[in-house]
Amino acid sequence: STTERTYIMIKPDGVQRGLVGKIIQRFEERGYKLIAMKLVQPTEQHLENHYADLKGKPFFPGLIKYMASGPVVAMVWQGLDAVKTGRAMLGATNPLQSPVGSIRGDFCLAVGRNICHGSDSVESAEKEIKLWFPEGVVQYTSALESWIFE
Ligand code: DAT
Ligand code: MG
Repeated sequence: STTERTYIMIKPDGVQRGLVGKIIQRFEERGYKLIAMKLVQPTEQHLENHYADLKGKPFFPGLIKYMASGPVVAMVWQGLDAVKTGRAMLGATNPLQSPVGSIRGDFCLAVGRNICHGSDSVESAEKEIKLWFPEGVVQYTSALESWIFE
């Protein structure tokens, strides 16, 4: 559906490396609509909530520490097939397995420093959007809509 939503987050390394603009640009150029965005310093508690499914993995403590090491850019993007296409635009979890042309495939090398997050299903997107934007998203009309969708 053209109103599918995904939660995309630029991780602390993406922010520190000055890749915020480039990552946003890819979603804008593809035709997705930005409906929420903020720069936040997440707490470890909040991140443990976000990554609850991974609790118990050997890399979990390091993941939480890395994710809490600086501000992240939290965003919600809306458009056709936003979840699956968003994941394809990010690339694989391991940047070395990410195709050139994807965000991870172009900008990073290590799985523990993979610069961005994207929801893996519509259900997790809904959960993540609620977790990061309890205040809700922004409603507005995009002037581009009729040029991007039939
Ligand atoms: P993704 O971010 O592609 O959805 P995931 O949800 O399985 O991947 O894991 C969340 C993050 O945890 C991932 O972006 C990087 C880190 N991670 C996953 N597997 C890892 C591993 N084997 N070693 C170190 N970090 C890992
Ligand atoms: Mg994931």
